Amino acid sequence: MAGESARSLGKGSPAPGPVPEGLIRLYSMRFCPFAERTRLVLKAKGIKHETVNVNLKNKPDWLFEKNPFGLVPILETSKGQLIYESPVTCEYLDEAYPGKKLLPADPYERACQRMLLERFSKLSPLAFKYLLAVKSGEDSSALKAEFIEKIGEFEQILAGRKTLFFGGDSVSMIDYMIWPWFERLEFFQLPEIICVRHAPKLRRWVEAMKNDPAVKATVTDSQTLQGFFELYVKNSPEACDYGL
Ligand SMILES: N[C@@H](CCC(=O)N[C@@H](CS)C(=O)NCC(=O)O)C(=O)O
Repeated sequence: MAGESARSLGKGSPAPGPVPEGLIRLYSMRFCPFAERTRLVLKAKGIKHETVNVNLKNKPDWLFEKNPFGLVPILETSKGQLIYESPVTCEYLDEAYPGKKLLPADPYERACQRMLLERFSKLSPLAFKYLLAVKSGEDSSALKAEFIEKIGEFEQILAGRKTLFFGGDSVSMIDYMIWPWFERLEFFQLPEIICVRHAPKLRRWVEAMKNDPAVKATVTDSQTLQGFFELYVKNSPEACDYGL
């Protein structure tokens, strides 16, 4: 049942039993960028965990007992505590577990990371809208222009900070929070927006992120994402298990 590459649990599946002592459980979906945030933090901090994949196109009833929104990611502790919403899961892991701290100790720096995340949250749905417009043959040029403009703000932020990463010279929480959408730029059919000419700092950041061990351990190639997405937009119950 548990495992990053296990088939997902769908409607009618029994709810997983209690989480064994010494482990934390992640309810995930292999292609979900939000769950990828949590997976990145689990890897970066080397936290012992198990993964239960959930079929989001054929949701088990018990999913809503774990998260009233019926979304992944969700964390469950061995005490039966439940934590959902990706930024909340990531901050929980950072606070509850020892090892490298991903959020800065300084309250202002922490606030800056959260503000940046809010800004990014307005940008990320645009990529999906753009992809859907491209796929359905609609005019997508306005969406693309809007995306490029918004991406420019992130280039400026990085240029202003004069650091390789968004939180300084080493990877921190904000980098992991926004990375899954950059990993998907090719899949979103927007790879050129981080070209050296338009966004040299972002490009350098992307290259640095690709070398991060947690990123390397969680990456999914564009072709696989493509295969998943084609099934997902058709509401296929097989989408979440694509490639297994
Ligand atoms: N705000 C949530 C969003 C999570 C989310 O949208 N997850 C998607 C998968 S990528 C999901 O569970 N979708 C199921 C649905 O929309 O019914 C978070 O940050 O955790």
